[in-house]
Amino acid sequence: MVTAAKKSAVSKTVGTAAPKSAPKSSVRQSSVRRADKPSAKASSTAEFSKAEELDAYRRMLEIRRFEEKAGQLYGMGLIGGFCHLYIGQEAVVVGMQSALKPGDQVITGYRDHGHMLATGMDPRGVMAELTGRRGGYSKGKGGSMHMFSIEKGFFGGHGIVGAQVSLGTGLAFANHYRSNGGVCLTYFGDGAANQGQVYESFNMAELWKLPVVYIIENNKYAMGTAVNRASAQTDFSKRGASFNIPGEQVDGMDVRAVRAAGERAVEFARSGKGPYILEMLTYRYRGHSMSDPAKYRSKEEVQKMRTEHDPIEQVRARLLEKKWATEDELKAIDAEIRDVMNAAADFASHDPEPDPSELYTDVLR
Ligand SMILES: Cc1ncc(C[n+]2csc(CCOP(=O)(O)OP(=O)(O)O)c2C)c(N)n1
Ligand SMILES: [Mg+2]
Repeated sequence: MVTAAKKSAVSKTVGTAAPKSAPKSSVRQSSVRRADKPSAKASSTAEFSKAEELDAYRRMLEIRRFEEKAGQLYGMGLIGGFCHLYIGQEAVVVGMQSALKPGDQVITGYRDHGHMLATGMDPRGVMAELTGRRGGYSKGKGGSMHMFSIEKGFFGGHGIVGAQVSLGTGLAFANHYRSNGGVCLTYFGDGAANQGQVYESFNMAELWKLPVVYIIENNKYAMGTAVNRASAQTDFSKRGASFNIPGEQVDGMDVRAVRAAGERAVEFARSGKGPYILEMLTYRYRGHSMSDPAKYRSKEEVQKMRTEHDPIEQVRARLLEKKWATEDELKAIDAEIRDVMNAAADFASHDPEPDPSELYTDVLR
């Protein structure tokens, strides 16, 4: 909980990631202008109304409680294979999703449960897929990294680091080709940002002015490797500079900053100006996957992020401070969400496994 003593730290985080000015000398004049304009606005964090704050609180808490439950089921041996939790990064997907319209698309890597819930996918179907049950989004045959929902515009869930970047660029190409006005949000990590296909994608996206927003979720680590040990350029907002793609750094722990940047970027892409890069400065609280004890960082480092920058606690503190909600009302929302996630876990634990005949269906031959 954010106490009064911590309030100053919380409010400071609003400006923590004040975007740097646009890349200068290495970028052509036209790009500097393009990159300058949105970046200049980036320092302002859009204020949320009471309804928006409450909605953000609820959506982020849904993801947190879902992930905590998934972690428990994994510990009980009900989830097999890999399971990468999104705890700590909730503001990124909740803020970005609020900038989208129906018909837009979302694609990401394997740390994908938060993205699915943010698009409106049913927690029961996601949880049941994690436990390999019939009621799961891929009939229990895909697991954590293989879920999709055409209806909600969610295109996976990809285990090959960086693969979703070229796929997301392809989705944007389809939007462009069909002139349907859609934008594709393509999420990837700081580690994935060093993959070669990312830059082939950047080139094509800018060349053809594709409606894609590249969201680099810089959570400071790629498995056990800290970002500065793996990346020559750790300011990922500059990674599009040689392709003339504008970029900005965003405080990914502040849902308001995320939404404001998301609206700018989505509008830019939708209006035919081409791709846009948003580097989200964020943090994952858990290890890389459930099997990672995260010994490469100190407990103090994690604790500091949790107490001073937690995305949910920031909203909660503002709601209480502005007297837009009481402790009891917020507790009631939490209890309601816990009930939904308990029911999802119950369903995912009791739903039957797929029939053996399903082994031969949905397989490309
Ligand atoms: C092509 C490829 N190389 C390596 C791996 C193994 N691997 C899985 S996750 C990961 C780290 C990626 O880190 P990042 O992009 O920062 O995403 P995060 O896990 O932090 O969300 C690696 C190297 C893989 N799955 N695919
Ligand atoms: Mg990472």
